[in-house]
Amino acid sequence: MGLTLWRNARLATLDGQAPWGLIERGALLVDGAVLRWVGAEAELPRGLAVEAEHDLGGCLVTPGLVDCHTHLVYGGDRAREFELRLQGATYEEIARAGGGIRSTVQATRAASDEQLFEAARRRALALMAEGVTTLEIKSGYGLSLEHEARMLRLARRLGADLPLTVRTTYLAAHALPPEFEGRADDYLDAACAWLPRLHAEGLVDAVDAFCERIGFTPAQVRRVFEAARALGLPVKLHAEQLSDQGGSQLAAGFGALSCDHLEYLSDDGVAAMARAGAVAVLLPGAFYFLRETRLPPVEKLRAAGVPIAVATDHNPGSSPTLSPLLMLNMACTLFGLTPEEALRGMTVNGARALGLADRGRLAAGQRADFAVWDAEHPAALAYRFGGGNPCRRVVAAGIERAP
Ligand code: DI6
Ligand code: FE
Repeated sequence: MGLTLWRNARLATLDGQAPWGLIERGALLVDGAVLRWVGAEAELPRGLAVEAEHDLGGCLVTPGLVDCHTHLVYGGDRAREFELRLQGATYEEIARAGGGIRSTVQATRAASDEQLFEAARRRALALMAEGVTTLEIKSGYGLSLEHEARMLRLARRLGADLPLTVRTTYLAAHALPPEFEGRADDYLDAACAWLPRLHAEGLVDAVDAFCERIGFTPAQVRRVFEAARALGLPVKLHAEQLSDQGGSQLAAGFGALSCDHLEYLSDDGVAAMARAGAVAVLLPGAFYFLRETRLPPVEKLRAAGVPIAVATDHNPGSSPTLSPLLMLNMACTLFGLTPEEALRGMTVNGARALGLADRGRLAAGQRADFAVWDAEHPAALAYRFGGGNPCRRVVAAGIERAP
């Protein structure tokens, strides 16, 4: 296959130290699924056999977005629970009364494969329409071997069907299923025993858990992480979302790829994450939708040099959003990130939270995953909110996908 030239663009490469890695009148040279050359058009190497050429008319180009934390496969919705919360019930109260995650488990188990797949596919298409080229999907609404396997297989099928990279995360330690009521440790024995079987089927890229008063204790999460380590699988953790459980320190001890949420993260947690090189995945959609008031310690994360990612956390209970751009906006308005930090959070640092070094920047050797925007400056991506999608074209692994 010959080379494809994408020219006449303003490139936000996010590479190097310059603000946004900005290149005016830039060009990208794509060789199959990989970027061969990125730079100012005037410096384009001569004598190359360019087979196809696209004039981008001065549009902005960024790396394809990486949504590194979602729960995209599930049945039903939780609109009624939203009503209850608005009347004063808290997320924790609803969970303790058997609603919350458990109600989605019930709806997911009851749905057919095709129903689950179609619903997840529509959600993925909405994310892709705003520039997403890599998507993480967690299990955790099945909570039995059969249903966790089903969720992970459907996630894999989504990645095979759509021009999109899907990374799967095993989150059986999300909530206690009703058949294990009062027997959390027995449930974790089972969940740890399922993992090698699912891994042998090629269904698991990473392992996650919900470390919380309404989830699992650090001692329980440790057992899940040990099962992951025995298989050489990387871990990540829903940590310090509603209270400080010390989950981040535990996860850091296992060399976690990321700790996610982090509103209640302590100074010790920040230090442990910095030492371990774990990414802090901030989820402003869940913070907003649960009407939380405690902010993640962004300034301390920056000072410690912890890389910050931003994701949708798409799920029916705490973050039913399908707009990565809205999350960029909220990461700035609610958490105080700069627009550039927010975009790095949904590209290069999102990729890092998935253990992927081959994407998230526009640079030679990176995957040819990029998005073309109807925007003058990259700050515009975090600036707008709600509606009017500015994404014009998306290229994944060098191939432009149909609009
Ligand atoms: N934290 C979250 O934000 C999601 N899971 C978790 O552990 C929410 C899951 C849900 O409410 O369905
Ligand atoms: Fe989550």
